[in-house]
Amino acid sequence: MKQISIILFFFILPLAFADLQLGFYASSCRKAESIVNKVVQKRFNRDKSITAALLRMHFRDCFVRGCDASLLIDPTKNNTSEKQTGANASVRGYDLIDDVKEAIEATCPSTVSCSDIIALLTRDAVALSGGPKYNVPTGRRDGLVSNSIDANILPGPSSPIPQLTQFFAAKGITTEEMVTLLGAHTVGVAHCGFFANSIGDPALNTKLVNLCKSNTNGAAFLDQNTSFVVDNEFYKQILLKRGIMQIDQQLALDKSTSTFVSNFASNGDKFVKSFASAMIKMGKVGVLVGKEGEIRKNCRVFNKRN
Ligand code: HEM
Ligand SMILES: *[C@@H]1O[C@H](CO)[C@@H](O)[C@H](O)[C@H]1NC(C)=O
Ligand SMILES: *[C@@H]1O[C@H](CO)[C@@H](O)[C@H](O)[C@H]1NC(C)=O
Ligand SMILES: *[C@@H]1O[C@H](CO)[C@@H](O)[C@H](O)[C@H]1NC(C)=O
Ligand SMILES: CC(=O)N[C@H]1CO[C@H](CO)[C@@H](O)[C@@H]1O
Repeated sequence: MKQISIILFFFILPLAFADLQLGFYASSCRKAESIVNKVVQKRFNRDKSITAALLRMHFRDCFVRGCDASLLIDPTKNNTSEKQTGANASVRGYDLIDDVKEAIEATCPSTVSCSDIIALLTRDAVALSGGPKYNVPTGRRDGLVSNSIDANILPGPSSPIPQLTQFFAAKGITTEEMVTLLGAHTVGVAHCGFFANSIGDPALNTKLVNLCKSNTNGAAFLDQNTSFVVDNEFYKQILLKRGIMQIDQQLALDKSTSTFVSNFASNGDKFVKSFASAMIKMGKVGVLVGKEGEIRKNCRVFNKRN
């Protein structure tokens, strides 16, 4: 048994993730990570909601074509792109990516990928919001394809848990890791169209019904208590029947996920540790490495081909 795990560690794991590594830019762009950190810190000081924006962007990028920044591509005159699909309108933070990319290009042109920038920014924002500090392996390359229909594969806020589990399993994410990643709903908001039909907590239900009656574009915090903190409060809230989207509430109710929910609700430390490793794992889904893809100069457009 011990031997098997030694073989796994020294042989199979390094092969599987051969080209993502900690400090990939240590010699090619020594300042990359500190530039990211400086820019996000500045933004966070005036807008604490940026953490939610980045978490969602990172998720929606990774689970469509892999973490390849295909989500960042703008539509062109004759073509659509991934960011136009589904709940697209509410993914935000593209301007922050532009700011970081511009600062990094000024120091080390054509070296740092947009997909790494998303992963690093998200990591730093999570730490600024009270969440774990973790190391992100880098070396991702940017994708050459971005299609609006691709994002249709993403589950919706009312997808049943078995369907969610299957979706994540297909990307190598376990049920426990899925419950951990959905803990990202500890920050940020959802808009009226995505609320559950009826929320278990009657007072909250009334509040949200009234909100959406007066403003169909209204939004409410996913975690109704510590709405800007990356902590385990989301799990406590869904145990109190205060999940505002159906998928969130179902996590606490479905037999296959409820045990993980109660464990995370009662052990904040366990959540924080699991969240860090689940985010690192999510950031490796379907990455392009080595000579695949490209390093975009502008995160919104593919480089010119000749
Ligand atoms: C497949 C499972 C998931 C579904 C169906 C889902 C669905 C949604 C929906 C419908 C919203 C509301 C969007 C809006 O009204 O603007 C939302 C928000 C959000 N999601 Fe998820 N989500 C999922 C998984 C994840 C994961 C894995 C993460 C991150 C690791 C994540 C992070 C977020 C964040 C932070 C927000 C708030 C965004 C903001 O405030 O701008 N979600 N999600
Ligand atoms: C859009 O135009 C470009 C450049 O003319 C072309 O290469 C591409 O194939 C076109 N895409 C579609 C979907 O028509
Ligand atoms: C446009 O269309 C092609 C398919 O013809 C696709 O592969 C490409 O990535 C699309 N997106 C953009 C923004 O050009
Ligand atoms: C909100 O969170 C705080 C701090 O975690 C906790 O002490 C309090 O009981 C929570 N309140 C509600 C209404 O859930
Ligand atoms: C659901 C949604 O917000 N869809 C939007 C996606 O993006 C296109 C183009 O910007 C909009 O027209 C859609 O309304």
